[in-house]
Amino acid sequence: EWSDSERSTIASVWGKINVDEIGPQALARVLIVYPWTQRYFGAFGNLSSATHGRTVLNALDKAVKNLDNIKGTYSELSQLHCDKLNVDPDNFRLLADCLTIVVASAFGSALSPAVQATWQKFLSVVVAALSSRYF
Ligand code: HNI
Repeated sequence: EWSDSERSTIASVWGKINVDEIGPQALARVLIVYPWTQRYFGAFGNLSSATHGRTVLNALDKAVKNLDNIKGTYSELSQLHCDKLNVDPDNFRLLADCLTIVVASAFGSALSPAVQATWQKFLSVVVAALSSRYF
C-alpha cells in the first residue's frame, strides 16, 4: 500500500512535528473555525482541548509506527469515539485538515506539494480508520 518514498516522507514529517505545539494549535483551530465542535469539550473547553490536541498527536505516533495496520491500530479508539464520546466522525476530517494547515504554516517550504500530498494521504487513512467502527 505504501511505497518506500511515502514511508520515509511520513516518518520525516512526523519527526519534525513538535507535538506540544502543533497539537494544541490544530485543535484550537478546529474549535474556532467549527465552533460546534466546542460541545465535545465541556465547561473547561480550553483546558481539555489543549490536552486533547496533545493526546491526538501522541496517538498519531501509533499510526506512523503501524502504517500497514492503521485500521486495526485504531479499532478500539474508533469504538470509543463512537459509543462513549459520541463524536460525529465528520469531525475527524475537519481536525485532519486543520492539522495540515498548522503543519504547513510551521514547515513553510519544507512542505513541498509532493510531501504534503503524502502527508494528507496518511491523514486520510487515519480518518478512515477512526471512522471504521461507526458502521
Ligand atoms: Ni479524540 C479522547 C485520539 C479526534 C473528541 N481522543 C481521545 C483519546 C485519544 C483520542 C487517544 C483518549 C482516549 C482514552 O481516554 O482512552 N481523537 C483522537 C485522534 C483523533 C481524535 C487520533 C483524530 C485524528 N477527538 C477527535 C475529534 C473530537 C474528539 C475530532 C471532537 C471534535 N476525544 C474527544 C473527546 C475525548 C477524546 C471529547 C475525551 C476527552 C479527552 O480529551 O480525552
